[in-house]
Amino acid sequence: MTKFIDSKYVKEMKQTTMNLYEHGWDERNGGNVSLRLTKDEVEKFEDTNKTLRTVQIKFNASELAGKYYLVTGTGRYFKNMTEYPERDMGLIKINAEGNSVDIVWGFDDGGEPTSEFPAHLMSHIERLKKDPEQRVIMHCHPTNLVAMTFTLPLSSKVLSRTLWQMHPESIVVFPEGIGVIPYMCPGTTAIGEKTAETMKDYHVVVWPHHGVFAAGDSLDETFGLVETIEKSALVYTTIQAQGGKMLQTITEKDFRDLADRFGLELNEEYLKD
Ligand code: 2HA
Ligand code: ZN
Repeated sequence: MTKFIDSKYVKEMKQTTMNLYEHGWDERNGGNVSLRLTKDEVEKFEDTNKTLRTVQIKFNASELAGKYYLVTGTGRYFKNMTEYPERDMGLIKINAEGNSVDIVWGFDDGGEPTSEFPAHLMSHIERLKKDPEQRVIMHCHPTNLVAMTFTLPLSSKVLSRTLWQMHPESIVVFPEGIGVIPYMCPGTTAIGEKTAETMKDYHVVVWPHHGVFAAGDSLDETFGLVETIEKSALVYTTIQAQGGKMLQTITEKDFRDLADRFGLELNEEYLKD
């Protein structure tokens, strides 16, 4: 039997959090990630089968009772995750009553899950209803996308279409578009509820002037989704730096060609002017 620290799950979390840090999307203690593991996956390790501590959570997660999540810690810096994974992340199990979690690995200096854990769990619940393979919720602060929430209307349609028009990959990676909620205080149950409600229709929810919440089946896929959005946002920023005037763009016909080629189910409403 191997130790959890040597698992591919910890390895992938270290790689992902370092990638997020190196892209400049998770300064200081910014950002948080949770990855769902199955009971079978957890029980394979010699050091994940007993409860180390139990901590309360500020949200009733009984719908997720018995589920395991590898999650980053509150106040922890992504730049340090690789060196101190056992301190800065933890593997938790949601208890039957839903208002507490058992820590079965990690958080070894007394740490606890991210302050955005209610928003993560609520988002996991909504995405799991759509997709039984749902595994990851990722929160980060992609710079160019955050900047766009100051200069463009806070409309899911306007933001989605603008990003689609910046690169043909965008509509392929997020054909449903992305959702936008109003500005709200982070770390609250209220922003979690609004995010989860918006996650019913989108894998990505933009928090204006702050960042994104993204959902997916794997860390790579979820990171890739944010990466694609931020690439388009960077192209948008660069166009503004070149004077902002576009002489040509990707057209509705081009989007339809992409949909045919890649078998996409487009958000038709966002395609029309
Ligand atoms: O975890 O980014 O929104 C720190 C944050 C909160
Ligand atoms: Zn944040």
